[in-house]
Amino acid sequence: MTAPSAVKAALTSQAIETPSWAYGNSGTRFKVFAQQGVPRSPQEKLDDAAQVHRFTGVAPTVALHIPWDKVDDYAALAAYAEERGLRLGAINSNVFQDDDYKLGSVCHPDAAVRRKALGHLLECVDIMDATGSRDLKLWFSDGTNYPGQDDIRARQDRLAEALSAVYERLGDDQRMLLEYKFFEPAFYTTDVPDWGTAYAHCLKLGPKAQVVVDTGHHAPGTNIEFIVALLLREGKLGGFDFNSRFYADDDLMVGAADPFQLFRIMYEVVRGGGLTPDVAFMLDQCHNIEPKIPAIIRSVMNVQEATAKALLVDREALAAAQAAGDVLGANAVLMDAYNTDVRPLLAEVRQEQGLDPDPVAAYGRSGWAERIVAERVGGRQAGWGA
Ligand code: PSV
Ligand code: MN
Ligand code: MN
Repeated sequence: MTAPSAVKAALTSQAIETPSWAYGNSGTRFKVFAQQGVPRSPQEKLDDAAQVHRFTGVAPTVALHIPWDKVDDYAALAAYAEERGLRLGAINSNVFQDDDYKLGSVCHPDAAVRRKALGHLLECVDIMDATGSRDLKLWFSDGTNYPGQDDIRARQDRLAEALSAVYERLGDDQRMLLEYKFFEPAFYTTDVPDWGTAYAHCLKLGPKAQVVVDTGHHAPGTNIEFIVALLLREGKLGGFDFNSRFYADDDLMVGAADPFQLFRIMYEVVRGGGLTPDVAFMLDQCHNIEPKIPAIIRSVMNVQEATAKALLVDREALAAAQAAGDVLGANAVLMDAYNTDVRPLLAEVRQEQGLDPDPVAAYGRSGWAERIVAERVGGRQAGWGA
């Protein structure tokens, strides 16, 4: 079993990136329930993110979504983050909200629309140069709603062409993370629907192209940990967008719907040597009815708890049981780790870092929630529908 000190060291070195859009107002396509005190600018989102990092100690980076977080001077925004003990993380592109993208972006049948979309992706790399971000996260809403609407194969060719132009533009220390989603907003075909499609494109592109697994983007019953194991084995797991869902919408807090699944995923990460900065552990969530900052703190803690349990798996005992064909014994080793209450361990880890053992309670006592309600009037929507 991993020594307790090694488990603690692994837990404090895991960094969890929070998304700027989780701090703003958001909703479903039916209604946005505005909350008081939400950020009115990218800077105020960073102010809130700094609170999450202050109480958890493991959330030092913030992902941006362009143009939701559009500013004139990205280097200045990076400096603003740094003054608050943060760094800017992945740059998320957005080629899904303009009217021009009704039939797609980089897969659109019209070359002019494809050029516009590619222009945005390249602009995102310029932004990465200014912010010092390593990762460009690409999610395409491209797809079709009706059989025959467009040529499935030609759309793959257009996608490959755009991806390759972006790949060529990346600096030596930059990566592109290609995200897949099995459906939505397109209802018939989606141009990057699954890990296999993302993997095939990334493999052709080269080592700077990696797959990102958004935990909410799979059909019910999909074995996500298998995908994680396979991508890690192939050196193609770039990171995660963590969240959870019960049905279709993927905006719930990670670990809320299925903490056991999150544990199984994190076990494969640990087993595959993926608990390193090469794998980006990002949240991609929106908090529609619950208070946002405590929900983000809770989400960070949920990832930590799953990671802690994964680190506690007695790998030697597991290997012995597996080699002996002891089905029940092997399963019991895994379940023992999952059923361990790791909250006291994490409380200890936090105390050793000079943090409050209970981040949610400490945030509640800090007065930040009351302060932002008093100071911020007219907070903004996260982006969807904005
Ligand atoms: C799409 O559903 C997605 O998961 C992509 O990562 C987007 O950039 C993000 O959500 C926006 O909420
Ligand atoms: Mn995502
Ligand atoms: Mn999503």
